[in-house]
Amino acid sequence: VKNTSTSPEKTNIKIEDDRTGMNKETLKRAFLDHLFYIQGVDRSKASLRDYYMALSYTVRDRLLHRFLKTIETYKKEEVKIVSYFSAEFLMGRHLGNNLVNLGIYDTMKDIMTEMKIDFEDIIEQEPDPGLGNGGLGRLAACFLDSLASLAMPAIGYGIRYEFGIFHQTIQDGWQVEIPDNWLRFENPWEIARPDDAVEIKLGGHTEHTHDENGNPKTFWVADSTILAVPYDTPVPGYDTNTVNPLRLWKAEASENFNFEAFNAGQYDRAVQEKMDAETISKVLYPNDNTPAGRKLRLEQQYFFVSASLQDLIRIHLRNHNNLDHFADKVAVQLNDTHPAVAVAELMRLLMDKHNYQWEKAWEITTKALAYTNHTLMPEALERWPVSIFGELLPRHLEIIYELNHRFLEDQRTYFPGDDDLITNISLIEEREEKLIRMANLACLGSHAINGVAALHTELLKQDTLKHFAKLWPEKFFNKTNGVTPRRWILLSNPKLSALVTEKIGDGWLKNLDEMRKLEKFADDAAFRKQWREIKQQNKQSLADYLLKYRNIKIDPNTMFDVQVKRIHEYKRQHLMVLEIINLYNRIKENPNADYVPRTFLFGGKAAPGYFMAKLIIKLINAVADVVNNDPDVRGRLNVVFMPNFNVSLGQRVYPAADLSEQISTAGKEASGTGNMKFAMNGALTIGTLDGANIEIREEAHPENFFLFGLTAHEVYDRKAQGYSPSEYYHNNGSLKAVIDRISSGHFSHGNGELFGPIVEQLMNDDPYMLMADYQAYVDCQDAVSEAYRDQENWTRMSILNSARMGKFSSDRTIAEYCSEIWNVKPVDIKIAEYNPNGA
Ligand code: GPQ
Repeated sequence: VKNTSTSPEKTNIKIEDDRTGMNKETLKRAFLDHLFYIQGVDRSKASLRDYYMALSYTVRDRLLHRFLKTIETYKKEEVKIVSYFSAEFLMGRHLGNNLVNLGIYDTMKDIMTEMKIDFEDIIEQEPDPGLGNGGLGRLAACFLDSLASLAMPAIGYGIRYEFGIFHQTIQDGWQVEIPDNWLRFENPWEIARPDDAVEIKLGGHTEHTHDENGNPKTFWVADSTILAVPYDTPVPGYDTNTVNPLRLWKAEASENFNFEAFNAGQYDRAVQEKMDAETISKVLYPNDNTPAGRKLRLEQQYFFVSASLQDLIRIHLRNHNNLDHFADKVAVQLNDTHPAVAVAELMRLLMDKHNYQWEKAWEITTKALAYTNHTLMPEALERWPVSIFGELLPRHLEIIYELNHRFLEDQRTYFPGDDDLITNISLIEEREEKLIRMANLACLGSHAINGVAALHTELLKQDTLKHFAKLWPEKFFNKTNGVTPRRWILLSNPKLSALVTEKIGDGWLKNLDEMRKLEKFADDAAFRKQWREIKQQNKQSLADYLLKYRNIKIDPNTMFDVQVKRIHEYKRQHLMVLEIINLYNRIKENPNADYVPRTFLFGGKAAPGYFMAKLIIKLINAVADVVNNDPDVRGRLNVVFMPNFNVSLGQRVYPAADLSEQISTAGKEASGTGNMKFAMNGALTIGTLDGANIEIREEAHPENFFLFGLTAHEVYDRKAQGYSPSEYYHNNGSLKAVIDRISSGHFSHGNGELFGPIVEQLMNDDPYMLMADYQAYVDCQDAVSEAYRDQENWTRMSILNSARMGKFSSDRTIAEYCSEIWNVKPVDIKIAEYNPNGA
């Protein structure tokens, strides 16, 4: 792993070198020093965890002076800062990534090797910080990496969940969830900042009076107050001095918490209330693409939004007398609607705390905020019952009603008589139980609204948000997602990275478009051989890992056909299962034919309350059980469900894949980002025209992409015409045989009922159109097998895929947000000699 950034290696050793020095001797000394003085052990007693901690503190020291200097520079130069508000940050392990970004990965690895310590084992000690569900949370993490790598001033704001996404185990084929107690041991990557704690109010009622000038004034008389305590994780850029903060809030009981109860002798009640306060940041809701709809979730959202806005206001007021120019100094990005209550909270803070009048407060609010939408599925849009909302946030409910009143009045004058428009843009959905529409609130309160892939943005404009697009076409932007090549190529695939750098230099790490220089090697047989050997080694590594840590055996001499992502009906893991059963049927019918051996690998978590997703996991494991143990099949078809797919497993899986499955129903996947990670690492894609697949295919060129299935418009038309899935069953013998296999109980010890809900759904309404896409998918998979037989051409296509993924670097995505939405510019961070008396 190479990084060109060089820090001055000092020749004359000084005391401070142990905290900042980058040369091998210094790093080694620092490591041993931490082992002894922080962990309190010497080498004869040190455990792997002691080594991990000592190594992490050695790295952290080297982040800290950059971190402090970065923050000081932002303050001194009064630069405009991006603040990325997200309920999820799926950071993945810090140690390896921080070593890479600091440019000392290889040096550190050498030191460990010299000391006979297994570097991999140490990396494995770090719990994967799983403060997110899937794509949305991981996107936020890639964005932080790109922001720092582009030297952009930025802060990530979120929640320091005590329990992240659950640990998935499989028992008897079913998913079983285990709590993720990731903070059980000390976390060396965070720094508590109790001095910056802020108070958060909840509940109660409002009172209306007038101020000394006779202007109306509202007071929120809350019935409880809790404390938000920030923990900062330094986020270093690659080959820059920028280290930006990720600031996550922990809920605590406020200091004078229920002093009266203590005094009244009700110690137990006081302690109980303290514990209640802390539940707010206790656990991440494990829902992806579906709202949780629980009161505690709204508390979490308000908690981190209020804390973050108060923090930004405090920072602004250090340099300014008022908030008139707040929006010139901060751009707040709302990662989906989870932080959308920011619209009302910023209005409240400006009016009730800082004495702004409505119009000026609204101007500042809309200028500061921008909103990213991440889903097209209407049921996934957040809506809060007015009763729950008002009970928790009475003042915000008032503000929302007032906003809505003014907004609808305005629009009625522009579009008189257009009741359909008014009904659709209203912030309130009028039902027996009134609902607050958070997407509408976010649209109204933002100056920019964006989708995350070209098709997604088009469909938002034509469908999900069409009424807003009609009002304000100029507010809509597309920002196709991207992923960071540092974690997803350099760190995950060191062998491929070394080969690429050997051929084209290391400029690709900061400008992924340079990968195009690899195109010319696609026709070079010697290069293709090297490329193929690396893929083979990566497959072997994954096989070794699965055997060592999961007791799963796979054969690296088969094609690795992989689908890893959250389990969701729209993502259609079960379409892949139908294909597996089809191949199984073929082999059973004709055991002596020549098949291309494949290993089908699945990974992904199901929301614990999502029955169908959990049944799909059971189906995968049930089919695996039968197929893997059938002597007719063995060696040609292998099915594996890898438990607990997370960022670190992803880092092993993407580089090892031959085929990437991106098979969602067209029009349902907003973008996808796993699709990009696979293609960058040389997997070929089988996919539908959905999300960013479309752009990946465009870049890779159609002949290097396995396309199948209905388009988004065809899906829409079919449904409009009256879709009848059972017709496909009756008209397609192979599909019928596949479905019959399932319902006969062949994969469930004769129990025909077990998978009944899946079969019935496919036969009766099939909302995700598996039946309509089945034959196209089977045919396309046959084409994949044929293509795989020609390894030279397959390798050619693989190289061209990697070479042409430059567009999908999150550096490109972030550069677009910076110039078109945030208006922020890079800031050079100059590090002078380390000075313990002040940065
Ligand atoms: N996404 Cl709404 C999530 O991961 N969780 C969510 O709750 C919502 C969206 C994903 C989306 O499904 C993917 O298509 C995107 O690539 C990803 O967000 C990032 O934009």
